[in-house]
Amino acid sequence: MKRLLMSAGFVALTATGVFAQQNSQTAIANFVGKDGKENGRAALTDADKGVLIELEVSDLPPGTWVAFHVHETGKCDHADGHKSAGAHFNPGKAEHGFLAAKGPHAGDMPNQYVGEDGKIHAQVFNSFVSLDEANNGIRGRALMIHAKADDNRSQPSGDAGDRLACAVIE
Ligand SMILES: [Cu+2]
Repeated sequence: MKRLLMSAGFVALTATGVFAQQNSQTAIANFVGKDGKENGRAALTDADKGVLIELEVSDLPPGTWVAFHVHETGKCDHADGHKSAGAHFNPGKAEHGFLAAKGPHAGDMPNQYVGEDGKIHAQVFNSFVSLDEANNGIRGRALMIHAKADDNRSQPSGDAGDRLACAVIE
């Protein structure tokens, strides 16, 4: 009898999971490093009030805080140091930075910590954007990880340094 109940519970959970997937928009993004090699991935899920971003990225500077942003152009060209991805996504024409008087950009997100193994594992919720809405959709744009921490104030991009990993959201 106990076994039967557990099976029923499992079926119910599975059904809920499938249902949830069918009712929310998702996207993926594969990170490309400075050398052009794939070095991570992200899964994005649209929600009522933002987008949940789950990421795993490797080959980053160990034991360092690094900036994490949405950039406006979905083009990751390692040959030009990922400059191809353009500036931060900023549909509201705000200033850069959580601590700036007229900030932040919609594409601003908190710094992430790289472990001693050179990897980031994180979940970030960005409440300024959506996946597919016309005014603030980020599908077709790019996620970016930098070499240094974002100081949350400097214009136009927080003095975050080189672009170490870039991923087109698709
Ligand atoms: Cu950036």
